Amino acid sequence: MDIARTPATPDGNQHLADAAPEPHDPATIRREDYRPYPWLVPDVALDFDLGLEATRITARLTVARNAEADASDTIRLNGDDIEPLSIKVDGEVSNDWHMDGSDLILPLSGDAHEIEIATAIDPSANTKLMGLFASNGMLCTQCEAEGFRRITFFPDRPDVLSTYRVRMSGPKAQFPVLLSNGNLEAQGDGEEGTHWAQWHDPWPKPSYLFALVAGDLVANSDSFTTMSGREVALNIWVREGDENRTGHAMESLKRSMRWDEQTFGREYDLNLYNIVAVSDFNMGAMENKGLNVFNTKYVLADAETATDGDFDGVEGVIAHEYFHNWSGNRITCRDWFQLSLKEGFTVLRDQLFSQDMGSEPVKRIEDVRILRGAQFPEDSGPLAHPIRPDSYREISNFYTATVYNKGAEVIRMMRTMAGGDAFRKGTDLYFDRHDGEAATCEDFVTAMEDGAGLDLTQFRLWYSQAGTPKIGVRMEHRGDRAILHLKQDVPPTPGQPDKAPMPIPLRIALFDRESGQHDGEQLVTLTKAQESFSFDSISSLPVLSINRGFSAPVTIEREISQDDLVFLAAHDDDPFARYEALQDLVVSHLKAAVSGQLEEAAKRDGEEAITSAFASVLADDSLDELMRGELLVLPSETYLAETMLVADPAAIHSERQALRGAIARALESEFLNLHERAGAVPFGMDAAAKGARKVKTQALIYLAAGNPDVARRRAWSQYEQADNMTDRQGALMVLCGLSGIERTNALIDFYNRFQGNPLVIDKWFALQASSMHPAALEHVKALADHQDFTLKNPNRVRSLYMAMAYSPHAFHAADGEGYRMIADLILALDPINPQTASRFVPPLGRWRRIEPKRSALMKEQLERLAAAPGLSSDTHEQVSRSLG
Ligand code: 0A1
Ligand code: ZN
Repeated sequence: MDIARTPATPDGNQHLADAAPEPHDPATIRREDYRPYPWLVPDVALDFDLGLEATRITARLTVARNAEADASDTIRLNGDDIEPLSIKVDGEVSNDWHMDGSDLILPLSGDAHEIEIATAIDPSANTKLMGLFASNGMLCTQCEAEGFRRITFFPDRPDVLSTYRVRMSGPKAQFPVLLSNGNLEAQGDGEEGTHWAQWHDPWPKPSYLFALVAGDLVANSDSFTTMSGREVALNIWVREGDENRTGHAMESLKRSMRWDEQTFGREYDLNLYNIVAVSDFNMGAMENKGLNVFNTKYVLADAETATDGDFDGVEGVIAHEYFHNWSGNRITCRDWFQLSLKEGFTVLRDQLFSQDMGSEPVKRIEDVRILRGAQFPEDSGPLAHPIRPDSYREISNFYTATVYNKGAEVIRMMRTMAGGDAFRKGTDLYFDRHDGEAATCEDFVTAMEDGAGLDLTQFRLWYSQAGTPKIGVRMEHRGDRAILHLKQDVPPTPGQPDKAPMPIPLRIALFDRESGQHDGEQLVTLTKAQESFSFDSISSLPVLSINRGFSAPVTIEREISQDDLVFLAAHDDDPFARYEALQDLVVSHLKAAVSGQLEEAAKRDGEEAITSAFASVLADDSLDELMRGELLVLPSETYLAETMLVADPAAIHSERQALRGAIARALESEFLNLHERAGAVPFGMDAAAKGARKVKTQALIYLAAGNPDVARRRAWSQYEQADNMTDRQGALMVLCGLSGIERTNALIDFYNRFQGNPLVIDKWFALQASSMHPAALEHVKALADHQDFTLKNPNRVRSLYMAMAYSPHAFHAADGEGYRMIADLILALDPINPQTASRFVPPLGRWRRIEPKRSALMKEQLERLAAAPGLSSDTHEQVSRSLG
């Protein structure tokens, strides 16, 4: 593996790096310790003299005492890896300052002052990609959560709101485009081939929303007229040659702007909206005011190079960042403990948007799959935390599926309880009441109570308690009544041994066995540890459909027969519940099979019941293909492991594959027909054509498990004939899991065809790393030596190693090789990019839930990491929590 090391600290900063103790184990920061900042910083003027290797920054801050905070005779300005080159207070050079760790402390005696500080940085050496960094010859910033302090000294906390004026200058040929937040006020040419631009953002904002971009970029430009008739110029800035792949992003942006007006009454508030795509980025995208910065992965898409899933990803992330303009920017967070205030709400908003743009049930199923695959394991492991955490060491470790996705589910529950119209009243009140403020989750809940008319007293527990509630369900019939017995158990999580019962809103329907009908859906809300609900005029024991639409983020443990699950899989009119019945059927069968307690005959029975349910799905004319494709997806190995107290990944893998094989052999001609029928649908971006592509690859996946020879031939011809990336990638994925010359040929062809397109080469790495091939780990090792592999690009690192770490079959290799490789990666990546490195720790953190032999091997790697000298505080925090 090409272990690229962190470049040496630039000389100018060496002194600081030596003098300041590295924040290896910074003090834990607690929510209860929040205090308002003693100073207001109403205005900030930044002057950038830009260079890839040396950028000089002069910051001028106006500061005034904050009457709502305790008075202080000093001001603490955060810094990280910078030193002050000069400091002036009220125009006079000051030498009366000192450093406290990496923070700058200045004495201030009056009520209002102007502070001027000069700093210098080397963006090309910034491999952490936080603060100002160089990517592909351009300069770009990432300030959330604490990157601004790597540019200049500042109260780098979200409750300090300032208006920013930014002037930047630099060589015109190298950086023809100069962008920052807000509006362009002035620009001009300078001396010796330089030019400059001055930007002003009229909206007060916290430092994490500051952005600057300088580079050689071209724009796809368009415009949008807001509901009040204001024209907004829209630009998507990319490297030359990429502009023809920005059409989908632009359409998604305009749809998002219209949807937010119509659905939440939110109008855009500047005359300009800029989006810039960068190829080196730690996350998906960033909502900086008026200047979003995006990972290229969520901007560039055309049918040849992006799958339908990629298109959906672009639409969802464009919407997410746009929606942040209100839920995040106009109303921001008081402190980082409130992160879910902006993230949970914005995820819900982007989910609802995508539901409206495409298929509502399919989107819901996808979102629940993400929650179960990523958040449930978090909630049941050593890294469990409430959606509003109580403490952290590195906030970057809390950009989690819990804060984002569970946070969205929590607000979705409020919406379910209130109903759409009342929910809108609640959000209107929230936006109105807190516009321009740095707010708290509590503010949101109170606005919901006042606006939507809900009593959320007990509901607040969803913000403070971690862990996925388990709901025990039993249905009884007495006389002409049906009685639903519910109980809840919220499992203990780190630091929270005992939990109080939470309100669990469950949408239910009682199906009559004879007619296959129900009398209407109802909402029951379980608020106690145990509670029974009675339903009159029910002549026989009904079949219960529960948690319809996944109305609460819980696990349901219901006493239900296989027959009733088959019934629901065939009859449930709630598409999510129908999907769920099929999943439950498979999950309960596989759990029994994995436990080894299933007799051969019972196993055959189970397989037959599942096969006949799948046969109905394949034959059901009332289903659209997108939904059919969803219903055909087997529960993931990760989710299956999650349903077991202690999991044996090898047994789960082999039983799941065996079941898939059994279904495929029994329904081979149906899958072949499906593949043919779907293959005849011409390419298009409409739902029918997308659905056809989805089931086409699903059919191949089953065929590969039942009849690999047929699958190999079909996959190869799908690959060869593909006129779009969805078909091509689907076929290549299936081929990657099968040995044979077709695999080799397709991989060579794919690489040659897309060489020079990094996003597609990422797919090439990921497909091999996550494949079902028995030698997948060997392939990963070889790929780590490939000329196109680098630790410096987060997308590339993730394409190889995230794909492997989340492919149980490779990661859980019996000899522990997968664990060792991930630990090796963490050690190599940590000095380069600690934020990305620390994201590889959670898979190892699952050790307590894995069978003893593998568990010991996983723990061994965590201990090896814990003992490694010089680990970043990001990675250190995750490792110690994982072992704790
Ligand atoms: N607020 C962004 C996510 C984000 C967070 C941290 C980052 O730093 C590397 C970047 C982006 C969002 O929710 O889209
Ligand atoms: Zn977000």
